[in-house]
Amino acid sequence: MKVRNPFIKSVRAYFAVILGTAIITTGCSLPQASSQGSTTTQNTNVSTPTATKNVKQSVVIEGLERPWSIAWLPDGAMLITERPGRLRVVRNGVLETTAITGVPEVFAQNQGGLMEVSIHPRFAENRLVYLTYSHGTNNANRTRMARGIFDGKSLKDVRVIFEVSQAKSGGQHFGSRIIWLPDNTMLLAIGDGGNPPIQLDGQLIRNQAQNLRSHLGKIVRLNDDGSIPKDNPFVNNANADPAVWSYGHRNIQGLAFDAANNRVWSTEHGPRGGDELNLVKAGQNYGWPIVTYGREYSGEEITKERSRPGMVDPKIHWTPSTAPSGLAFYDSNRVPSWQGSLFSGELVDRTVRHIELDAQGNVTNQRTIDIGQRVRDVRQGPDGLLYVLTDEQDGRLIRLEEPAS
Ligand SMILES: [Ca+2]
Repeated sequence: MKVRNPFIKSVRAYFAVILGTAIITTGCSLPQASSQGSTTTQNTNVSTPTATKNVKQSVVIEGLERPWSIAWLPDGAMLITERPGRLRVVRNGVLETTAITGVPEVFAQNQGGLMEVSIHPRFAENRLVYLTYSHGTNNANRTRMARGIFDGKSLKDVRVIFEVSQAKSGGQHFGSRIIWLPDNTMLLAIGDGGNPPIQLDGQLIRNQAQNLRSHLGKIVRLNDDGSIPKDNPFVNNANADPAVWSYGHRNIQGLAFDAANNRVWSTEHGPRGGDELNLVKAGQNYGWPIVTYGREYSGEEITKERSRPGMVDPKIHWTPSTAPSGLAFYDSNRVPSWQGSLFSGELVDRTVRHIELDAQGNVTNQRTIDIGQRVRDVRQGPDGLLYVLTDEQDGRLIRLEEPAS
């Protein structure tokens, strides 16, 4: 149980108004606030989030081991990944006991394992299911994407269609979210490879986020067969990998598409502080590790710079860290008060954060829905309700319903 301290929150809010955000976000002068889960923002008019109590929560499924991602099939069945390496199916509200066969072998250690599941936009015709996972050993591993044809019980003709350019060591920062764009290309987020002291080519591996030749710390854009779209932003740059779509990311764990406004949203983990919500555009640099509101886990400064010309500032940052996970953009008519908002899972805060936006995509308000377990994924279901996966040994699928009027 977390004990919320209203005094700390009010002090932080006061300084946020008086002094601006940089003071607060570098403010380890308030170390006791690190467990408070409060928020500092780019937009100083956005206050500390309020807790929403009137959202009905129903447990749909229990007994999922470290579930990571959900995808719905056109017939209403749900596919759910479990990080140790199983793909499960839920039909008519029942979790089938036998896992889907044909899933590639995964490197399931620390943050790694079987992660995203996503279906092709034309699944009804081609039955293609996409999976991301970590592959390899503790000394040499990388994020891969495979796709296979789903026959209802197994994946057939499974092929690896993408893997990260360089192998890394350890079990951190695989990224792995997928979204589909209207042209049937996909975006795939890849983490920076891990924290110090992990190195690559004689320097900290996190510096790869600024190396356009590397997939680490990037969003890549791919065709549905893993080939490179001809209109990717760096295809004509001899010093860049043509798959790169955006860069300077630490570890994106939430990716969502707002179809009405053609906007890509992402959430990424900072280290100690500096978790970010970004409005992501092709070819842009999101700054890591040159600019950040986060610090080393030791408390040391990573950089004094929070912002730099040519690098895109986050729409909001969360310091102390909330550990954002799956991200949904809500565009159903079912719950009018949720329309046009983002919903972000939070591993550390054990909440779903309802993030309200204005027409320009600026954050205007934040509320939290307390889930009480680590939240790994949040999705809008075909019924227009929100579905949440909890990152527990006995993880749950929880449905969130319309606030009582
Ligand atoms: Ca950034």
